[in-house]
Amino acid sequence: MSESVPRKVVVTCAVVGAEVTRAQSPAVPYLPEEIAQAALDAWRAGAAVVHLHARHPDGRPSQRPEHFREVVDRIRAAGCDAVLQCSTGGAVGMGVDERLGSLVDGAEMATLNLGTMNFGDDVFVNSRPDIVRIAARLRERRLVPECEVYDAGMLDTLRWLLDKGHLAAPYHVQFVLGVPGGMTGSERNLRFLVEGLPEPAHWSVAGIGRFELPMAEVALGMGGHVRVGLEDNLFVSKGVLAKGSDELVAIAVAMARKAGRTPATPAQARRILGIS
Ligand code: KMH
Ligand code: ZN
Repeated sequence: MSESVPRKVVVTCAVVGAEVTRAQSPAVPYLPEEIAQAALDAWRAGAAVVHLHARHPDGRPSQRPEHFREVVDRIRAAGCDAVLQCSTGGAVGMGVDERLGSLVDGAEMATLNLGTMNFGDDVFVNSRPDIVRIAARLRERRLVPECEVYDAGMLDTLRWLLDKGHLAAPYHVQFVLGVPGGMTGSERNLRFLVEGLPEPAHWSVAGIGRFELPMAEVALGMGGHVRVGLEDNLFVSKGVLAKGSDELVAIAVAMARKAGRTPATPAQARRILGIS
């Protein structure tokens, strides 16, 4: 392994997002107890960080504090020490106030989406004032931001946030590649983005759909961290549904070991990510 590739890899699992439905896969969790169970399974499979969304009982996306609180409380009550990261992205069409409902006690990280973009047939709105506002709330709540970067220009926004003092280390960068409307999942794109980071930073890749596992493999070889899970991808291989996010975590862990990397424990992930 080259000097620049750290041995430890932080595996994040996104157990449910706002878009995937149970009609697409019966493994998609909706209820707080189902989301918490998916998080526990992912943690046992080797995920150090769990990225969280919540749902209403009928499956609609929810940013309601009571839903997030129940998920977080259930995970902690089960003795799970994974780093918990709440989504402030929520779902397209939600306003910033609603999106900030996810920031409940017990979370240690939260996402910060770095720009407006086409998101499939929808528009995911993150104006610069929105981003500044969300960054300020994360700072107030002492949450480590995970900056979600879907396209190259968002790195310029990252630089601007740093220059203006809206953001400072510690922060983590997640390259989300393969959203229709953002950059596709390719090694060329990932290398370009990593080279464009405004300052040395730890980073991870979340490949969407069929890009998930190939992008994880590329990131592992480049010294990056990885995210997998049903939010991003429902399949273990073409046409074969994952039984749960934990199955995708197990695949990522096996890929990491093959690449000479060891999955970080949550305690090690906290050190890497600067979470105190
Ligand atoms: N559901 C997407 C529109 C995040 O978690 O911060 C946004 C998203 C990103 O999932
Ligand atoms: Zn998300």
